[in-house]
Amino acid sequence: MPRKVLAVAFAATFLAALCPATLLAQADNAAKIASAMSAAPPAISKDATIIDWPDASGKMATLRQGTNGWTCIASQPPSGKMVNNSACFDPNFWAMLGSMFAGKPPAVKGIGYSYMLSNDWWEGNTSPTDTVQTPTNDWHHTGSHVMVYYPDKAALAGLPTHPSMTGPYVMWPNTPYAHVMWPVK
Ligand SMILES: [Cu+2]
Repeated sequence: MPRKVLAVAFAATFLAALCPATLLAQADNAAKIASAMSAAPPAISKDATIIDWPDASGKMATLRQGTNGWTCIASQPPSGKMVNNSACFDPNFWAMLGSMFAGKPPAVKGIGYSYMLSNDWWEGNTSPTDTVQTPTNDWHHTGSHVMVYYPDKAALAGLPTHPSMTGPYVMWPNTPYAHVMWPVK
């Protein structure tokens, strides 16, 4: 084997033995950050805090601390009905989701906003616990959209409560987590 090839082979083996975990984690984090940032316009996501998916204990690690109050999360790995669910949330929307994950009613006072511009997912529309299609849960494809959460449910009056791709509609209408889904393309 020529010396140069040997040297390259040696270096590759050495590197693989030395750094795989760290390098893979760094590449993984970079990919997660890019995925998370793709959910919102760059002007927002560039200064957002980036968080990881919940670990086994439910804790969400911070991958990058932000400065503008927005929180973005990478898409989870694709699975059947979900291709991309990356999202960015302002503090009010994020607080509303925190209540939802905790199974509590939201205690949010202000209007909350969210971007899911890279979204590609199939979801039910009747409640957050809809993860499979049923005859009555308005199973539908959600693409690129923005979301608005109004603490005052009167703000939702008159909007469709079934999925609409031609304008805003209300997702999870009869739950405390009802919010406007607004397809953008
Ligand atoms: Cu959404």
